[in-house]
Amino acid sequence: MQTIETLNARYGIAHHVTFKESVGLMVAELDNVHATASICLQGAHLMTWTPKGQQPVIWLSPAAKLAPGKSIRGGVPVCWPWFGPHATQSSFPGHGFARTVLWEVIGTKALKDGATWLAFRLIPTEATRAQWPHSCELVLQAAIGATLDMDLGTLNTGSTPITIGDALHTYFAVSDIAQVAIHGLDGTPYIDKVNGSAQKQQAGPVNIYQEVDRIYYNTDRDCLIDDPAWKRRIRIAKLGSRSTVVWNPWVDKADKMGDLGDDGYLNMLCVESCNAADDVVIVPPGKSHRLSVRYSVLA
Ligand code: TA6
Repeated sequence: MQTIETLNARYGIAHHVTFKESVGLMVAELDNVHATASICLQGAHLMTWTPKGQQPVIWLSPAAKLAPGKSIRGGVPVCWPWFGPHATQSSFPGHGFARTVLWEVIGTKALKDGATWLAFRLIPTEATRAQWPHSCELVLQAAIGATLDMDLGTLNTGSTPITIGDALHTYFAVSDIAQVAIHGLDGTPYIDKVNGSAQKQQAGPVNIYQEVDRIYYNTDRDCLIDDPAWKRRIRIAKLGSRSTVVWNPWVDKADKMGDLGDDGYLNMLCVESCNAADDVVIVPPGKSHRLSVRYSVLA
């Protein structure tokens, strides 16, 4: 098992990548010419990404509870091998188990452009095999710099096809949820989970002034979060994803969740690049499925 000492010896990069322990969890802390970031080995969970001289792009709840086996509120949770509730087993964890189990570091590298590449692999356990008895390998790669590239790769190492639901369930930091707009979903059909999973179609940009929980499906388009108060737009350019989820819990649900912080919902917005609902992916034996996203900030 990797330890802080062995991680720093083998994967640390002087002045750029350091591994630290935080409330029983191991965290990679990154500081390069372009940005700072942190990734928890539990869930290969990117918790923060802040390009130098900018507001944080990724939001981490001020009330996030870091504890072994508990999902972290904010950052980029990896949802896998299913999205949302398990299709048949209500006792299985929502959004799968990948985000609450330990992953191992399999690589770090200082890139020529000053960004930093890190790679993690999920470590299967008896508990995960009990919920997911299939042979496969899950690797997350991240290139962190002035942009953030994330790539979630599923390799089917078994002899039968596997069906995967997955997501990069990304929480973005916004100046004020009431002032932002999400572009790129105009005309796209969606499941409105706040209104009995009614089937609807998006008209124009998405504005948030109440609880929103929508699975836009059959869409591979980029999205853009326009945040006028912070004079920036965040581009979400995805590959290998047919669904986009837009979620903000608003005040009542946020209060019930208890880990969004006081009025935290006002400064966060989830735009998730997924394969959810009917967009799940069948991966044949020996083949791979990759969900890749580039997050960039435009002035
Ligand atoms: O992606 C939106 C969603 O499915 C919401 O329904 C809400 O449950 C959110 O994910 C957070 O889920 P979590 O399991 O992290 O509390």
